[in-house]
Amino acid sequence: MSATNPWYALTVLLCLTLPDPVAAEPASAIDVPATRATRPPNIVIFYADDLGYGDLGSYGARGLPTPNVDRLAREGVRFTDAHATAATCTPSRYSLLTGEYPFRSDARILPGDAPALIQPDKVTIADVLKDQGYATAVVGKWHLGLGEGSIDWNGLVKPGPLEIGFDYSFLIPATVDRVPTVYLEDHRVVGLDPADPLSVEYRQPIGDRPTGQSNPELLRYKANPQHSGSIVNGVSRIGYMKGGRAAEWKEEQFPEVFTGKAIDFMRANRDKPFFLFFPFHDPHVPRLPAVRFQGTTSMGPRGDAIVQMDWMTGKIMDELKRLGLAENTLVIFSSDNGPVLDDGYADGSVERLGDHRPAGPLRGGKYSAFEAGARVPLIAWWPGRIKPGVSDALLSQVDLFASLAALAGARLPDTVGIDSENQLPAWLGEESAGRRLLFKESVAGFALREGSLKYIAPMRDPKSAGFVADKGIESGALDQPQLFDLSMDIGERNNLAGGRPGDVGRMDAMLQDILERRQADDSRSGGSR
Ligand code: NG6
Ligand code: CA
Repeated sequence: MSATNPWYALTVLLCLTLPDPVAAEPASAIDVPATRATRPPNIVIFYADDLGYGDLGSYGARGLPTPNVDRLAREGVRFTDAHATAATCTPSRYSLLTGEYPFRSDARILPGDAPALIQPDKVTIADVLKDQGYATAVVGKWHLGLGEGSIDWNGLVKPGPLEIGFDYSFLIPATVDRVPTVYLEDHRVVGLDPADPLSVEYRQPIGDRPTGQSNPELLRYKANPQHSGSIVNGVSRIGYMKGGRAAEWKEEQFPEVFTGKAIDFMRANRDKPFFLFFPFHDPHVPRLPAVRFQGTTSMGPRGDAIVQMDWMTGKIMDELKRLGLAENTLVIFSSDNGPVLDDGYADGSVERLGDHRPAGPLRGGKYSAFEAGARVPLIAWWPGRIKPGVSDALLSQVDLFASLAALAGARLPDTVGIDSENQLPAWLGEESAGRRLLFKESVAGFALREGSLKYIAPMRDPKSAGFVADKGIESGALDQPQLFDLSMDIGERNNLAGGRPGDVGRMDAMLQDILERRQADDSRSGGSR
């Protein structure tokens, strides 16, 4: 949604006309970017997929060369206590873009043919920045649904990113392990032959492509039953795909293809502020790194995929510098959730892990309510503004919405980004506290941080998180409350809940407040809007 959207225009107008005793900025800041004294910075968000807290050299990894991201960490602020809002992909991305907790829209892992989760009437950070004069693009993995109802992949696929504030999009529509395995550029599948129309089905097989079930001998990696649908590029996927052969991607080309699109966008928009959201596929499954990265680590495809992700980061950073834009660009690097080794394919990542610890000192992994589920690497880099350092501030990605809006000079109506606090000073390393409370979701239910205290609410049906154990991950699901003091127990081994009923009751009440939105005012107290 953009300034031309009447609803957003109206809410912005209302926000600007209501008296606001704490307003520091002139109300006109929202709609006159051309007249501002200094140009707001470009914003680039690198968003890795399933990269763990311990998966970068700068976060303690050995034998996993990540020099480009480590350089960002060295020259920027490296955060030790930063979090996605969830331990899986779709919900974390939902929060990053909308400034709302995932449960408000029942956001959970979506199938590859799901309708758009973020409908055009929802205000996203892309809308806000676009209204501030930014050129906006998303290049990479989407996984937030597309279209309305059933999608015709041969026609215009919308609504999608273009209807929620992005000027340009070049996408992996869902995940690489889900059909359709084709690129979507703006509203269209790239390279589709009209004589070979594409259709997608998640309930039963369609078309004549071999599947993992019918032709396991064709597979590069053995897959679990859920991942044993259509085979594309030697790998079976979740779901079935008919036609569209000319449009199939080759994963080995991802690094060149995605960095190429991002670079084209930066070049075309070098003379105005731009926002580039760059969600990687790596190191999510299936891991099929380009030939040049194969064997660059001793850890098999997962390690090699992380090296590939680092190379892509470096390539985009090099171009940013070549264009002379580095001084005035805020770069954020993070991940959508914690690590997993076998997430459906036996690709050797378990056997070849060696002594690498993808979650560092944290317990759990992707999907989990323990810290490794959503505590992720997070780096903010901006040579013109950010002083190098390390910050222990408690940060949530849900705050990017209000923080980036503030950075761009936008004032937001109270009705948008309702869970997002303006924590810009903390994100820039200028303030050390960050959030007072931090809320997280996982397949094992809800958790809340208050300083170093961590509360995991009891789950009615802990068995529903049982599938996580098959992946070698502790979900953290229990029908009892759990309370940990991370200042002395970072590995969440010592459940204090039994001996501290007061803390449990208080934290549970605060969590219920968030769930029931009684917390709205308090949740904003950490920063001005
Ligand atoms: C799960 C898939 C998993 C992965 C995940 C999405 C199982 C059995 N299967 O349904 O392989 O695709 O969805 O990952 O867990 S995410 O990072 O995009 O959330
Ligand atoms: Ca993910």
